[in-house]
Amino acid sequence: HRLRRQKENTFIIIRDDRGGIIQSVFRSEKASHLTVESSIEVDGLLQKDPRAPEGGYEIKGNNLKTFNLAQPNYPIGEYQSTELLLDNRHLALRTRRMIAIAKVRASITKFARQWLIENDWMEVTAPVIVKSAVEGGSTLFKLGYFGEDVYLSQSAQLYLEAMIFCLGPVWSLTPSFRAEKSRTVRHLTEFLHLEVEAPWVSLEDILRVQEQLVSFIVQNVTNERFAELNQLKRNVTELKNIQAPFDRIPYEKAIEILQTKGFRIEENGNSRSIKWGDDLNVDSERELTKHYTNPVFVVGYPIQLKAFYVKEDRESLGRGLSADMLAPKGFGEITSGGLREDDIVSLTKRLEEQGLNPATYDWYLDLRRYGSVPHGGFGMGIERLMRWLTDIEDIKDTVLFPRTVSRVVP
Ligand code: NSS
Repeated sequence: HRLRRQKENTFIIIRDDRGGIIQSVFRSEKASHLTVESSIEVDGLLQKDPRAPEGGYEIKGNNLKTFNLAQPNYPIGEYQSTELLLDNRHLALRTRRMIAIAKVRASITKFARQWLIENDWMEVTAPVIVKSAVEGGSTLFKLGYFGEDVYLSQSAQLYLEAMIFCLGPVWSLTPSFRAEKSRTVRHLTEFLHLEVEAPWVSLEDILRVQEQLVSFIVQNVTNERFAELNQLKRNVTELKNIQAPFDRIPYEKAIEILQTKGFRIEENGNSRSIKWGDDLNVDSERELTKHYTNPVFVVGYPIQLKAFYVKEDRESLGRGLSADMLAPKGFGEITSGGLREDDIVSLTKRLEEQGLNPATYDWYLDLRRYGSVPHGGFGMGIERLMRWLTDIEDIKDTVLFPRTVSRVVP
């Protein structure tokens, strides 16, 4: 990991293949050939030494065997530009920061799975090669497929909906793809998507699943990855206090709050006051959540802001039975979900209104032709959750090999 040479002794900071670090000390002549990132095997005497940088132990080295003598031009030094680290992510993974990030990420998916399995949700997987959009045509990646146009899946939702009628509550953890042309700190073109779907649920049931799942993940990750979160300078005390239930803010209340704060929308070079029907952007989400420590739900968005599958509230027309969970302190949306339109006439009308061809969705419409039931679910972006839990602004640093509009290598 590092080498510190003195006249008599050389300190070799060894990184093991699980990311642990220990210092060893050798007579300098035995280590004179060594370079940083060489792979070695050492034997020696493990000694307690309070001066040792990690863990209070040091290896008094005896023999050293070199497996691969690294070339001396290792591109990553102590201080590097973000771009260089991204270009060399295959090597930058070995930095202490990236190791901590990888461990937090592994714990997040582990505890998400654990909660779902313990609560009797069934794991499934859906195809990634698909024929239709779930979240709007503008972010579809097109693939050539034996002379036919197909797309990379934006969401497993439609397939999960097909499964719940015979498998009950299901979930999947698979990559989703969005051809996001904008460079932002919260958009990837490939992200890990946890999706959950269940029959016979109300919107409130779906919100409860989300807040319990997220609280469980946060509590357990905070425990298991206390050291890593501290290393990443995350305020862990703040996370320890995260607990369901989360506040529910009706959409119109959110607009009202923003209006009172004098929140404005920039539109075609003009600025105007925010009003009913406007979507919530990054800035408005930040404004709404800045005084919260828990995440909050914004509930009941105007239906025209939402995808074709969102069920309209029959008791309050124009409002969708859907909700987004916003992480506190401006981290913004981490989940989105709600009830699905289960009436074939309304669903077909919604497809047409959004310029989508109902014929492409024929198999999906079958789910309404043959024994539909009230149902719903949600999707959570693992990297969005990671940003908040690690307090890392740029989403590219929450995944080991990020994919964005300008990056597919390494
Ligand atoms: O587009 S979503 O808001 N909703 C869906 O895809 C639903 N079909 C999910 C469902 O109900 N099964 O995306 C869901 C979440 C969203 O809240 C973010 O957390 C994450 O997926 N998401 C992203 N993360 C990173 N990068 C991008 N581009 C991205 N888009 C969505």
